[in-house]
Amino acid sequence: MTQQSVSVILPTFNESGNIVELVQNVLMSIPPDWRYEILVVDDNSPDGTYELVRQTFEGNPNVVPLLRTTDRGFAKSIRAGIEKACSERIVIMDSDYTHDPAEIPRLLHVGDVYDVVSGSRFCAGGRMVDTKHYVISMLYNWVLRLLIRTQVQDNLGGYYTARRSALLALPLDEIFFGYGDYYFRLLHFAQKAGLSIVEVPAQYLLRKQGKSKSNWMRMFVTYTSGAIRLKMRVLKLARRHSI
Ligand SMILES: Nc1nc2c(ncn2[C@@H]2O[C@H](COP(=O)(O)OP(=O)(O)OP(=O)(O)O)[C@@H](O)[C@H]2O)c(=O)[nH]1
Ligand SMILES: [Mg+2]
Repeated sequence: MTQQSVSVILPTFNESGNIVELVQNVLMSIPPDWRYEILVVDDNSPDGTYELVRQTFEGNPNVVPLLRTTDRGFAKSIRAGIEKACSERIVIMDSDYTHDPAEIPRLLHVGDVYDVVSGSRFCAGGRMVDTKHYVISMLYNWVLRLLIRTQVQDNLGGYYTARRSALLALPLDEIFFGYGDYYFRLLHFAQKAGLSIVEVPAQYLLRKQGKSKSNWMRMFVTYTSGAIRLKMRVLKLARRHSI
């Protein structure tokens, strides 16, 4: 059997307190029979995250820091990582330890048979250490699912593995903008494109160091307006096809 390879994409903004240990943990979590690259996609963090990664992992050509200096943004960094990646198998995760590298082997294993494998807090066995965040996300996911009709329980988790070629065939400009909202757009378009999607239980941890960049109020407004826009687009297309 040919050896498989994976590209792990870690978007960072001011993650100097987490990134070195995280990369080391990701390295330890990738099954030994897999080839790998780890792409740290940094948006020119003022705390020197890029330089820290560059210097610390200078001797490992498979840890690749990417510096973005224009058009900053979480979703756009992930797209840049996917476009740069060399492997067909991609793993996307946050760099603050919310997403536990220990889940990588299970994601990769299930990824052998599905196009997209999403680490879910809400399927059986999934959980989140931050109970308040868990409950708010669960309620909000119900609203999202009513609106955009994904058959996925966790549309905001953003911890997943996917086939790179399948992702690149999706309408990237309609998905990769904004913040965590890009993930429900990705699931929506992946489902529409007929990709096979499955959720596996994942435990979401607490950020280890540094500050969260999310602002709950702003997220609520942008995510909801994003979901409504997506819904309108779906309705418009459905009307056009019924004429
Ligand atoms: N490249 C890049 N990464 C970002 C940007 N904003 C956030 N990130 C990274 O995206 C991940 C998620 O950001 P967080 O601030 O933890 O926000 P969150 O996970 O949505 O929210 P919390 O639950 O509060 O942690 C982290 O790895 C951040 O470093 C950005 O503008 N560019
Ligand atoms: Mg986080």
